[in-house]
Amino acid sequence: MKVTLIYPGIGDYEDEARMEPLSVGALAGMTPPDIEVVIYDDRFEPIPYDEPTDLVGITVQIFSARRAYEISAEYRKRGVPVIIGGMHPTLIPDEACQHADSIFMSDAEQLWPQVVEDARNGKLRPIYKGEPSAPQPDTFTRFDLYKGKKYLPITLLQFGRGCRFVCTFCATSAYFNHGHHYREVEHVIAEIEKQDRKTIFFVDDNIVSDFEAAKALFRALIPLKIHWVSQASINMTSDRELMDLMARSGCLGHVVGLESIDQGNLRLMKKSQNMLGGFEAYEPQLEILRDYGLQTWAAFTIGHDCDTPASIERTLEFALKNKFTFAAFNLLLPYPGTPLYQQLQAEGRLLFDGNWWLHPDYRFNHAAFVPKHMSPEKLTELTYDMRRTFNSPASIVQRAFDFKTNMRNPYRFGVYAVYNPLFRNETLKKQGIRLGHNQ
Ligand code: B12
Ligand code: SF4
Repeated sequence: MKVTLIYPGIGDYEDEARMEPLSVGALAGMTPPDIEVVIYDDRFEPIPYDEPTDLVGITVQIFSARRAYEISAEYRKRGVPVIIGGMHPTLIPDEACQHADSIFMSDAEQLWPQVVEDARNGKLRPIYKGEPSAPQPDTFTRFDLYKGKKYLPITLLQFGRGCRFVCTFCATSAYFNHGHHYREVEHVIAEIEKQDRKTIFFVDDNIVSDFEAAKALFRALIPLKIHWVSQASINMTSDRELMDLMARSGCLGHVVGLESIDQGNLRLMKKSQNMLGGFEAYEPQLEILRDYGLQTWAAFTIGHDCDTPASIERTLEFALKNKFTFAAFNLLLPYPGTPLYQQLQAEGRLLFDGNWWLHPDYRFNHAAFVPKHMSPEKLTELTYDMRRTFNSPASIVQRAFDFKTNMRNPYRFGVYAVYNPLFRNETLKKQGIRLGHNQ
């Protein structure tokens, strides 16, 4: 039997700074060993629809939903059974089940071998309901399947999934119902030793969701002498032992969800862990990150109800002044299944009939709801301007001059200098593309 796993792209453009797709590599690792598995990454390689296969599995995230459904339709036309899973089908199963023979909700660790067995017997069920799980408790990612595909030289793996916080816009919080599930430290270490890179991206939603669990991991990482990055909430700075172990274990920095510099916005989005005094409080916390030499990828969500054109400008100034290594100015988007989606729906503020991710007129990084203090078009324009200014060549040069972070040593400067132009290109290129290929 042969299983084909597919990671869809967002639209009709080639992703050049691509990372290994962990969902399909992890699923391949959970597949019984007598089954042949191939993976295709639609972000850059053609999908060979006519290649014989017995089951197709597709990961679906919100931005790739339109494309994923197109791919599914092609296989189903050829009589090949398709199962789709991931964040989006879990949060909106009624939509997903119209586009595949079977949908898989939640994490696949417990039930994926059963799915394969049912497919082998021609008895695929229409819905499988897994449960939030610790990542790959007894299997490893099939790193061999990524070989030859020219991914960035960084290995993705997970220590934990989910996050204990309740930010109202967050799909992860909805998917895991505020739970956090983590893997045995020994198993993580064994997986690191199984692959040959020295740079790791822990794609945890929040690697410091549980401080004590994180400390146990960091202690075990110290002897490995690796470099690693992850995603972490800013409240990590309140625990010096945590910060110390983090730095000693080779942490280069994190994606940190600052979201907003406005207390009103933070309150609305229930980002309690960031509300230790708002704008003024970020400064000492960011200074602690700098003291430990961490290079921060600051993530903002733009378009909350207290945002105005003036506050958006202040946010950009704040990001430039802090010389963040990278920054993401994500336009706030209503993901189904989140409290934010429900609120905007109740207030009649959703655009594109409430399902922007499938709407033929929706464009990537455009507003999908009516903001409080400006038009949707203005919000789209201002958010794009933030990205353009922050990633401009002049800004890249100016931000380099932080001797605690970006110029701490030649290695740190190398990371800064190589990845900034790469992310600049990717960010600007994706703006405004259509979702999916067929119009
Ligand atoms: C790593 C990551 C990235 C990396 C991508 C790495 C890569 N490979 O290219 C980077 C930083 C580049 C990135 C980019 C983006 N990301 Co991202 N990302 C993540 C993150 C943190 C982890 C994903 C991951 O690898 N998980 C590990 C795997 C093993 O878990 P998994 O995918 O959930 O799969 C499990 C189950 O869902 C299930 N499953 C999954 N697929 C399938 C398929 C089948 C057939 C079956 C049976 C089961 C199954 O089984 C797996 C094992 O249990 C998630 C958060 C999250 N918790 O998912 C956000 C997340 C997926 N990203 C998100 C977004 C919005 C984006 C961006 C659009 C951001 C932006 N505005 O640019 C971009 C575009 C991505 C794209 N498609 O091009 C959102 C998606 C929201 C949604 N509702 O779908 C998430 C959920 C973050 C969030 N909190 O909102 N991302
Ligand atoms: S801290 Fe991050 S991962 Fe956790 S709920 Fe908030 S946005 Fe989601």
